This record gives sequence, structure tokens and C-alpha cells, in this order.
Amino acid sequence: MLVDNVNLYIKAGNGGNGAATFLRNGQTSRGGPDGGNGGNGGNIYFQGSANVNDLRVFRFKKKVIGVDGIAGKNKKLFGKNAEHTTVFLPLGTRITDLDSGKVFEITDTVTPILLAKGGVGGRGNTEFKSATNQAPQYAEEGTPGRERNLFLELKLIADIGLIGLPNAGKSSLLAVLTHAHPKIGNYPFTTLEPNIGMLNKHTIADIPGLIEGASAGKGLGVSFLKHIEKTKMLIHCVDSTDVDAKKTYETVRQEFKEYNALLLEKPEIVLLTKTDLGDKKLLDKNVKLFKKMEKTVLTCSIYDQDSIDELKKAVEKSLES
Ligand SMILES: Nc1nc2c(ncn2[C@@H]2O[C@H](COP(=O)(O)OP(=O)(O)OP(=O)(O)O)[C@@H](O)[C@H]2O)c(=O)[nH]1
Ligand SMILES: [Mg+2]
Repeated sequence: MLVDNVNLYIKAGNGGNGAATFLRNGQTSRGGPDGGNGGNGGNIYFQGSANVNDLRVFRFKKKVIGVDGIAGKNKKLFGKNAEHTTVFLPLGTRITDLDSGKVFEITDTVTPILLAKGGVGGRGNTEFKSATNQAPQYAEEGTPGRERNLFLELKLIADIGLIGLPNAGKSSLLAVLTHAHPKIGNYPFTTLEPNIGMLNKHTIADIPGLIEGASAGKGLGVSFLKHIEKTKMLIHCVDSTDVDAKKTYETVRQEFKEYNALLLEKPEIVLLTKTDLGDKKLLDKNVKLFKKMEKTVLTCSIYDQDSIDELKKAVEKSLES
């Protein structure tokens, strides 16, 4: 199961308290102030990692709490600054601060993003000694670490998106184009979660089918369209035996428009699938139809390796341009 939405509470470490102590030893019973400063609390950073694929660890772990700074002690002992905490997230995670609305995106694996700064350690009474106050009785408390209520949302970063109505053959294509093993079935909505495969160096995502009204919540809805928002191109699969292929195509495009019209502008190959099933006349008619609409159109059957190779070539070409 792909876990792609979670709430998470984070709190950085508190600063350690400063100490209010006085030197006491065999020689001195009334020594000067010797309280050390408290250490700073640990920060919380978020960083991308190629080894993390989803947000499943946060299904049960709803909090990340940073390490507190150590309190200062007598003999001018400074408390240690706490270690920072780094949370590793999949690339493509979008983090929203639920209180401020601020958004952070995890786009690479090298830049840690500071989400919560640790509290500052309090100063010990040694620091407050002055000409007028030789024996200050007080020390500062450490300040609390920053806390935040976050919403984490993962968008898979795929280069290519396979889209179309349910049962159009998207998952079957993913299986012949890549080493992925998605579930395939002769019924709509076989795919419930996006599947990802590698086609040469490119990632390709197979998403659940869309139906008319999906953007209004019909079928499986459209929330998974977020996973193809960042793709470089789309392969729009239309069953070649469809007698109203134009309407089918436009239905899917309409749902795109409702969700995010930018999806309509992506480079696209219209792929007429399952050519081994239909009659030649209908196939030719459908090819013409899309050519007339000035679309790049290809035909394929998962049982015809030549057609799959053609498709691979066309995808490479589209990604290069
Ligand atoms: N004959 C033939 N059948 C195909 C071809 N491609 C897919 N199918 C069949 O069509 C049915 C649907 O295939 P899927 O790949 O599950 O379709 P999908 O688009 O992923 O469907 P959803 O996940 O429900 O949206 C399955 O029974 C496949 O075996 C093809 O090229 N030729
Ligand atoms: Mg499928």
C-alpha cells in the first residue's frame, strides 16, 4: 500500500537551563557564582533520500521530538548542545505547515531543510556577574524548541505517466515496458494505487483509471493525478476497439481540466491499445480520428513486440525534445 498522506507533529529539543550555583570547596564556603550555561536543543531537519519510497513509517509514528540540550552545572560546566535530528523523506514529498500554510518541497537528497529550530540554552549565573552584582542568584531557563503541525504529502516523481479509462491496458503496458509486476485484470479499477517502473533511465507511472465525473469523486476520484503532475510526458491509452474513441479521449481530458488544466499542456502520445482484438477498419478509423486532431498517435498490442519497440522509441524521442 502506498502511504502518501500523513499528519506529523514535530518539536525541536528544548534548550538546557543555565545553572545558578556558587563555588563551594574545602577552601571556600562562600565562593562566587559558578553556574554554567545550558546547551542548545537539537534542530529537526527534513532531507530527501533515494532509499525511502513512501511515508509508511509515519502511519504509526505521528510525532518527531528533538533532543533536549543538557542543563548547565556548577563548576562552570556548560551543558552539551543536543544532536540534531534528521528525518528522511522520499523525493517529491510536499510538507505543509498547517498553522502558517507555508510549504516546503523535498526535491533533492543533499539539502537538509530546517523545519524546527532547537531552543537556546539558558545562561548560567556566572554570566550575570557584574561590578554591582557579584553574586547573582538567578540563571536563565532554556527556551523551548519550536513545534509545528505538519501535513506530508507525497507526489511520486515520474517522467512518464500512463493514463486512460479503466481497463484500457495501462498496467499491462507497464508490465511489458518495464520489470514492474502490476496487478492486471479484465475489469475496471484493477489498479488502486499508482505503480512505478523503470523504462531505460526513466520512471514510468501507471495510475488508476479515470472515469467521467472522477474529479467530482466518481470511481477512485482524481487525487492520484497529483502523481503525474510532474511528469514530462503522458501516454494516453485508448482501447482501439472503442467505437467512440474521441469521446473516451475527451472524457479523460475533461477530468484533467477540472483537476489542473496544466496537465493538458504536457507532451502526449495517444496510444490505441489491444490492436490484436479489434478489426482493422475500426483501428484505421480511430488512427485517422486522432491524426485529424493533430495528435501523435501510435498503435500497440502487448502481444506485438514490434509495436512495443515503436512505442519505446517514440517515448525516448519525446523525452529528448
Ligand atoms: N488482447 C489484449 N488484451 C489486453 C492488451 N492489453 C491489456 N489487455 C487486457 O485488458 C485487460 C485490462 O488490462 P489492465 O492492464 O489491467 O488495464 P488498466 O488500464 O490498467 O485498468 P485499470 O487498472 O482498471 O484502470 C486485461 O484483461 C488485460 O489482459 C492487449 O494488448 N491485447
Ligand atoms: Mg491498471
